[in-house]
Amino acid sequence: MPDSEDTPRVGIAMGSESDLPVMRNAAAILHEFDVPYEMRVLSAHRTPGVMKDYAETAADRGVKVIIAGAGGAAHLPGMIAASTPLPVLGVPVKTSTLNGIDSLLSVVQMPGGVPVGTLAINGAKNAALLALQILGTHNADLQDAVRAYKSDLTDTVEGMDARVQA
Ligand code: RP5
Repeated sequence: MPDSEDTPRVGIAMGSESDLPVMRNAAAILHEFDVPYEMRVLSAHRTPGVMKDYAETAADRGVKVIIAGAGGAAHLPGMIAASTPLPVLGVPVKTSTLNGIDSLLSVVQMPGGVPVGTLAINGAKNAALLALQILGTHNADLQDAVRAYKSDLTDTVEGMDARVQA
């Protein structure tokens, strides 16, 4: 299994390039934490063979967590989860017709035995943070960085509180 510091540890998959404005929020967080990732457009419906091959080979390529985002009949996270032992985090992408409720229900309602950890609609940022927290269970430096990130959040909200009270 590849094990250099450049080996992508997180795979970001999306069903269409139209998902990129949402899914690049995941990439931004991974970049901020200096965690190598790879990003692919893989469609459960339009490139099923490529998607399956990606999912089946990800673990052997050194990927530890997959973030998959799709909209509408959003089967990509579930179909990837069906083909890999890696944890899959699903991001339901907001749609123009049903506001992403269709995506959310498609991603979250997995059958027993094939879990997808489902984030909020357009929740790509939190998907990346959760991926970092998963990686952090085996990486003390990364866990410390997540701790510092949360501490910054606390400082930010305490600042808000101070301003509102002033
Ligand atoms: C899904 O269909 C994609 O994930 C995307 O959210 C949606 C629409 O895709 P495009 O028609 O924009 O390619 O498979």
